Amino acid sequence: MSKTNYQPKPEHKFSFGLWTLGNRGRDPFGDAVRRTMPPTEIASVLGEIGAWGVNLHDNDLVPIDATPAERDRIVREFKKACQQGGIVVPMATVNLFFHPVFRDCAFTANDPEVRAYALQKTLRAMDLGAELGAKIFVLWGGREGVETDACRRADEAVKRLREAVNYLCEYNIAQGYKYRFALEAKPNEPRGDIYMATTGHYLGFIPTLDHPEMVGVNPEVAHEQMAGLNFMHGVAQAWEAGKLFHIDLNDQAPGRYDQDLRFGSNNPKSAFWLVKFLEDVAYDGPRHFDAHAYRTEDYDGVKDFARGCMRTYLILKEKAARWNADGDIQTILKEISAAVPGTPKTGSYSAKGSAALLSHVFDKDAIMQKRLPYEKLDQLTIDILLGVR
Ligand code: GLT
Ligand code: MN
Ligand code: MN
Repeated sequence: MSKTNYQPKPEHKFSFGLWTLGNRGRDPFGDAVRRTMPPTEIASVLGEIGAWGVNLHDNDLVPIDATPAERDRIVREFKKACQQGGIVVPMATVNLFFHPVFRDCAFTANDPEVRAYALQKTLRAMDLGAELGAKIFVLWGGREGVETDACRRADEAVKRLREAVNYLCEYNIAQGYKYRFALEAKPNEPRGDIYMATTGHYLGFIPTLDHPEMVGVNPEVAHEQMAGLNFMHGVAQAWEAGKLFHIDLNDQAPGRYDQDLRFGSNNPKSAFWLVKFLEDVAYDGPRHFDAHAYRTEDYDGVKDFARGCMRTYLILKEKAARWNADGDIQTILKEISAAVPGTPKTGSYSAKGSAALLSHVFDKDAIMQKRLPYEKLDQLTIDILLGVR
């Protein structure tokens, strides 16, 4: 790829949520700075800037109290706009956080009527997504948490969440939708503490479900970084477990409020390791940007923001290929994991193997002679990232 050609193409699978381009710049202290951009217009802007897909919550498209006739008209018009823009809908989700009825959670609420309403709303959102062709259904439990643990036992919340996800899986089977559910973690905001705080929490929860094969994760850069974690490590663990069903790309400065910054804009080095990982393992799912433009921007600035997310991804992808092809880097990588002849084999247990291991004499001083030039390796990485190599 030449430096002048960071053009997004459909095969890159870049997608944006309606809520990302449509973000009006509200924050807890200030009102909207941008007009409402209708979903049909967002679909056409995405086509114009070379994106591949658009994702949506039920109410990003259909207002919460729309009549069935209004709903059908809106969906028809949106489908047409997507077709005209050459945009697909790979993922759908449900908004279980905005309406005040969810002030004390949705699936984990204490009030059984709220839990039932949350399920009904989700079934309808699944119907909507299926009608638009979505094959991934994200569940972000933004309200599933507490300010005070006096209100419910935390294990009760886990049980309620399990019950809800099991219900949704059965509905998925009954309707023949073939969705893969992707669970998205976040440590806090808007709740003081959210129950499923990290991707790792969800990876522990999924095997306890009735249909674990149908459920994976949707890790978000900012959410893991808010918890002070190494995002790529969580993604790698999800990938290795066969659970990386979707991914939310953005950026975040540690210790701040939930920023949802343009991908790679705050910490390009971590973004590099992430892109390198996704490309090295040939992840073939959507690259979804769950971010929004600065509050200072107008809608031309929103396009700059969206183009920037895709451009940075493609630049980092090119850098990753350069890193993999670098002779000095490859030599170091080979050296640091080279085996000394006679090292006991430990890949899997056998009685004979363990006897050999137990009787082996390790020369720790000799082992310590081996150089681990990680400073050099990291500087070579920095040289590539800063464009001098
Ligand atoms: C909301 C949140 C995101 C989630 C979206 C899906 S909505 O914008 O901040 O991280 O992915 O519900
Ligand atoms: Mn997200
Ligand atoms: Mn976020």
